[in-house]
Amino acid sequence: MTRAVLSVGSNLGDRLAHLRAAVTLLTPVEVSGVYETPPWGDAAQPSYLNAVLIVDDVTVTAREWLTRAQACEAAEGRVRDPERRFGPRTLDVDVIAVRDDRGTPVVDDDPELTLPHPRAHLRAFVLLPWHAVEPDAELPGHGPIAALLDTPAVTADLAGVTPRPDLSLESME
Ligand code: A4P
Ligand code: MG
Repeated sequence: MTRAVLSVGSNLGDRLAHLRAAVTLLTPVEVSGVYETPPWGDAAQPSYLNAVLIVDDVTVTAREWLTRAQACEAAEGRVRDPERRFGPRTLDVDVIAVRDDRGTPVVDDDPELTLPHPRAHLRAFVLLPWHAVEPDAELPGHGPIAALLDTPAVTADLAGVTPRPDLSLESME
C-alpha cells in the first residue's frame, strides 16, 4: 500500500495545535489549507478546523494508516463518548481513501476500516480541502471529487466551509 488521503479535524482545545501534532506524527507529502467548518451530523458543538493530508509510504498498509491515525488521536487526548457518535473531539483522523503502489484503490466494507470512508462523498469539509491539493483526484466508487463538489448534499454545505489562510499547517520544520 502506499498513498492515502487522511482527513483531520478538531473542535476542542487548541484546535490548530492538534492538527499540527497530526502533521508532525504523520509526515504528509501534501498538506491542504486549514478550513473553519460548521459541525456536521451533530449541530450542538463548536465549529471545527479541518484539513486534508496526503501521506505516501510504500511500507505502510491501509490498516497501518488507521493505526497511525488512531495513535495521533490518542496522543492528542481524544476521549470517545459512546453516546455521541458525531460529538466534539480534540482530534479526529479519518482514512478517506488508499491506493496501492500500482494506483489501484483499496475497497473494503470491513467496519474496522471501511474504504473509501463511507461518508466522505457527502462531506464538503473533506472534499474542498482535498480538491485544493489534488484537483484531479477521484474518490473510488464515487468519481471525480470535482463532480462531487457539485452534488446537492455537498453544495448545501460549501458556503459554510471557510478558508483560514491565517492558520497554516505548512513550514512547521
Ligand atoms: N472506521 C471504519 N472505517 C474507518 C475509516 N475509513 N477511517 C472505524 C477511520 N475510522 C474508520 O471511529 C469509529 C470507528 O470507525 C473506529 O473504530 C474505526 O475502526 P472513531 O474515530 O472512533 O469515532 P468517530 O470519528 O466519532 O466516528 P465516525 O463515525 O468515524 O465519525 P466521523 O464520520 O469521523 O465524524 N463536522 C465537521 N465540520 N468536521 C469534522 O471533522 N467530524 C465528525 C466525526 C462529525 N462532524 C464533523 C467532523
Ligand atoms: Mg473518526
